[in-house]
Amino acid sequence: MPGLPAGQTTAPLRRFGLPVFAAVRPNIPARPTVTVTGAVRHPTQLEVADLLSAGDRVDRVADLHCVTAWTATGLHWSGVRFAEVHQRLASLLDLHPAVAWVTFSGLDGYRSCLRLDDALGALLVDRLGDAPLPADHGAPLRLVAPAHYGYKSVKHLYAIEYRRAYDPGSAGWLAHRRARVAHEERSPLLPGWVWRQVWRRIQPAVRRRYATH
Ligand SMILES: Nc1nc2c(c(=O)[nH]1)N[C@H]1C(S)=C(S)[C@@H](COP(=O)(O)O)O[C@H]1N2
Ligand SMILES: [Mo]
Repeated sequence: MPGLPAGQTTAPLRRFGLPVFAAVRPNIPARPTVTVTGAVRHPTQLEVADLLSAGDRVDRVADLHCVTAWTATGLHWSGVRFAEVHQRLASLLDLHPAVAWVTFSGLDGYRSCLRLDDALGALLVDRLGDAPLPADHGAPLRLVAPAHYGYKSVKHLYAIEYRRAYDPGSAGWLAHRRARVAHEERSPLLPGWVWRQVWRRIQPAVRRRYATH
């Protein structure tokens, strides 16, 4: 097994998130949709099924690195590349040329913003471990951005907003704009190795409070 990134320890996958969102079990509509808005001339709404058919299906084994210093390893995700969906959407939407950020929103009200080029490395997934994505882990569709801390991998996706400017999202000032795991960009203001020590000290309590089963 390749080594874990700096400051992470392994933990089993559990439903996790800011308590105000992770405690919400959103109702999944029978025919879920994703709305696409923002700095575009023609906002649109697509059924998740149509969005998934916009790209080739890809399977990817990846680790999920939570900023609070735990990592769930070897997750088998299946979905489509956001880059392919974006390419299809770009002409349909008539994207403003200054778009540089994308906010993804979940049915639980959580939202997180990625730099467009970071989002282009992510997947939109509807399957985990050879089964439909479970409710706990983001049904019907979630973003998976393995190179970035978990708070960028928005579950229960129902809206995509193309933006010219960064949006702090639900995690507010605690969210790093890039959140690249390889650079230990956990949060702004302090270096990653300082945040790492803060999170590690309180991790057991955080897991108890934030993990919801
Ligand atoms: N919609 C939504 N997506 C979310 C969150 C959330 O609370 N709501 N939490 C994020 C955080 S902080 C992490 S670490 C991962 C956890 O994913 P899991 O619940 O599948 O373990 O989801 C991310 N995506
Ligand atoms: Mo997280």
